[in-house]
Amino acid sequence: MSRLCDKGRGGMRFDILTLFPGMFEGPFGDSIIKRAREAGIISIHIHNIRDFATDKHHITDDYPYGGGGGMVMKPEPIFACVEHVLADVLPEEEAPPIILLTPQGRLFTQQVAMELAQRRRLVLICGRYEGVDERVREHLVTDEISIGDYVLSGGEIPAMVVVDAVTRLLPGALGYAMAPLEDSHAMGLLEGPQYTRPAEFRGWRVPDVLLSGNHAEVARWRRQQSLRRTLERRPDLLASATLTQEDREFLASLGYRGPFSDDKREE
Ligand code: 9D3
Repeated sequence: MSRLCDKGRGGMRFDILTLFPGMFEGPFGDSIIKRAREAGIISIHIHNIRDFATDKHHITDDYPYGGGGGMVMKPEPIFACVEHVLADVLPEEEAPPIILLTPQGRLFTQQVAMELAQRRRLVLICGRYEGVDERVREHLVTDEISIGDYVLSGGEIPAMVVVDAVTRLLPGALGYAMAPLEDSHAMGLLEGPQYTRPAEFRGWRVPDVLLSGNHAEVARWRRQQSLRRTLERRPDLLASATLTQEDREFLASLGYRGPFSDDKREE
C-alpha cells in the first residue's frame, strides 16, 4: 500500500500558497518529485489563497495606497491561509519557516537549498501582481527568497524550483543514481564534458583516456576538465572552491593566479 501523506512518516512537508494552483499539477506529477511523493519522502499541499478571501467575490488584490500602477495582494487572505496551514503544528514542534518568494529576497543557491533541507516543513507563499502588502512581510513572513535577477510573472515557478532543489537533497530521493554531494554545484566546480556510446560519431572521437580503463588517469583527466571549464565559464566559483595543491598547479598552468578560498584577508 502506498500512502501519499507524510503523517507519522518523517517525510518533509511543503505547503504552497498560490493564486494559481493549477500551475503545480504538471511539474509535481513527474520524475523525481513524483517518486519522492510516492515514497513518502515528501508531501506537497497546494492551497488556493482565493479560498481564504471572505468577501462575496473572493478578492485577493487591491489598488496600492498612495496611487501608482498595478495591484497589491491583500493581507487578510494570506494571513488566513497561513494560519489554516499552521493549525496542526504542535506547540512543541519547531515553527516552520514562512517563505515569501519575491524578487527582493535573498538569492537562492545550493547552500540555501541545503539549509532548507534540514527543516521538517516549509511554507512557501507565491507572490503575484506588483507584490504583497508590507504587513505580510513584517508580521508573517520569516524568510524571503528570489531565484535570480530576472523578471518572472510570480512566485509559482520559483516555488517549484525550491521544492525540486530541496527534494533532491533528501535521503532516498535520488534512488541509487548519485549522491547529492557529487553534484558539481555542491562541490563548487562545474562538470567537465561527458560522453556515451558510440566511441566515434560522425568522425568525432571520444577522448582516448576515457576508453583506456585506467581509472586513476580518468579521474585526473575529469578533474582537470572540470577545473578548465570552471576557469573558462565561472571563474568566480574558483575563489570559493576547495582545491588541492595539484588543482592549484594545474590552474596555474592555465594562467590562474587566484584568489583562493583559504587566502588570508588583508588586515
Ligand atoms: C513590474 C514589477 N516589477 C518591477 C521591476 C516588480 C516585480 C514584482 C513581482 C517583478 C516581478 C514580480 C513577480 N516575480 C516574483 O514574484 C518572483 C521572482 C522573480 O520575478 N524573479 C526571480 N525570483 C522570483 S521569486 C518571486
